[in-house]
Amino acid sequence: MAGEPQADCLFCKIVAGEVPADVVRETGTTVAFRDINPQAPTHILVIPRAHYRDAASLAAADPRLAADLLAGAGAVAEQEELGAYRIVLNTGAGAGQTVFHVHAHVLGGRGLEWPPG
Ligand code: DGP
Repeated sequence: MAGEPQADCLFCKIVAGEVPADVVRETGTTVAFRDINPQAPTHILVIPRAHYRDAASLAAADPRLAADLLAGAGAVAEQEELGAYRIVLNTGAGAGQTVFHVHAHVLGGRGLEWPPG
């Protein structure tokens, strides 16, 4: 069912505490933790506790939770004192999505070029 934990999902396991993560912020609906393979001096992933495969699925099913995810990304950027930063929501394997539990990358602490690769 939409939003239910998936047994084979890495990020559901992080939410459940079954896989360790360097958690920097938690709310009732979201968890933020440092990316294991950082692409910037600060690289944090913000995820909803509930399982949705990507941003569009989340927004269609639960717009309030989608707003929580974006607010969580902003709160983490403020907590980390990033000033300027980028929020990335890779969607689909062709765009670089490798974990199919929606996650907002929060990247900062260096200059960020445009357009992204
Ligand atoms: P994406 O490629 O957009 O699906 O991003 C997935 C990110 O997840 C990628 O930047 C690396 C990160 N990642 C993968 N496995 C783990 C893990 O076990 N722990 C943490 N903290 N991050 C992970």
